[in-house]
Amino acid sequence: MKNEIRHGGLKFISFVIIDLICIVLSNVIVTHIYLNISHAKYSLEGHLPVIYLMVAVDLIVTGFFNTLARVLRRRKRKEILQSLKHVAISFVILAMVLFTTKSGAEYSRVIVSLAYVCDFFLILGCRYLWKKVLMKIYWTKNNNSALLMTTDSFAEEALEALKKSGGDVKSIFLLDSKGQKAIGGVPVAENIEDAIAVLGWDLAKNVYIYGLDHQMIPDALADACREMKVRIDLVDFKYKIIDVKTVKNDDSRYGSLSFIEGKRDIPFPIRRVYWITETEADLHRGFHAHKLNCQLLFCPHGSIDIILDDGEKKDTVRLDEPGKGLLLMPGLWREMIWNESGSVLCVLASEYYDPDEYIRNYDGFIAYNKGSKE
Ligand code: T46
Repeated sequence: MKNEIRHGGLKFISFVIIDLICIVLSNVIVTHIYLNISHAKYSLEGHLPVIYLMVAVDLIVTGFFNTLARVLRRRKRKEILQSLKHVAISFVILAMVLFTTKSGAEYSRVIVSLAYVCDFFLILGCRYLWKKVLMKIYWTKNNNSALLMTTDSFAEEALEALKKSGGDVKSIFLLDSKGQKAIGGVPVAENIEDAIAVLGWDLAKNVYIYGLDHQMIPDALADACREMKVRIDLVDFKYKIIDVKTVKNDDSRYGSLSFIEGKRDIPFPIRRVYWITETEADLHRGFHAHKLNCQLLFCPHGSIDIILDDGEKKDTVRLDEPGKGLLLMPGLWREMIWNESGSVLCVLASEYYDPDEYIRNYDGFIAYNKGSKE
């Protein structure tokens, strides 16, 4: 199973069997309803060759058109499209035989057309349920299950660090993959789609990133995490002080210029920028944590202390120069204290503003952090 997930393209005989059962079942259901409504004359012998044909076409479509490729990895939208493709091709082949020749009784044409509509919903539901069953059998879901995102050179070190902190790494996604199949016994996702599928089927509850100072979480992965409410975390720290590039002019009258470049300096996509101004000294703000929002805080003017609490220990980081940035991952309780009036706090955030994404109650924060570690 693990290999099948890793290699993706394998077709599972169980899914083929399920598809065949579905096509026969669709026929039985539709025939039953059709006969009840129309009271038409029906002969099983007359219709049986059509059912054999449908089963044969189903097998041909699966084999030639690869409609079961990556069946375990596809997410819902992809599954709908692939099931639709499977049913549509099968129907077209059958229609060519039944509607352009004299083979098949009149009622067979009606039954076949309706059976494919029924088949679409049946295979969609059955594939979905069967995937859930397979996942239950082969994978133990737990809150520590993780997708590790890193680079080739950091992979082993990251894996070690994550395992040490209790992470159960289901798959590794390398930004600079050289086609490795596995690292330390953990399968490597072949591409971004595979990495997302590891999240999509609840194989991993968290995404951990490691050693990506100058690489960016791909937009598709960040979007999938947002959509599935999967938290992105750093393996070895919850926050990090980073240097903001600053250009100082030889002539001090010109001041200095600092800049942060999206996709180069911070690992997350920037969705929002906000700043806090016109402040008094000894102002205290914050008292909340974020569930998903990753941030970069900096203070271009003045001095602000950021007290960070991960539920176990507290740290204070002083932002008092434009060239200093504080990268914050979700799951950190923070309090900001203004040391000087007029100090400005600027924030680059990975998420749009969403009040539900905040945890504003400390006990709730402890419970949330505990829950995501258990
Ligand atoms: C954070 C620290 C560093 C909006 O309507 N849109 C926004 O994008 C934001 C950030 C806030 N608001 C509203 C929500 C509140 O009614 O502005 C008001 C003040 O927000 P809050 O009490 O959350 O402010 P702080 O200083 O406690 O926290 C802010 C950010 O909210 C937070 O994400 O990390 O700065």
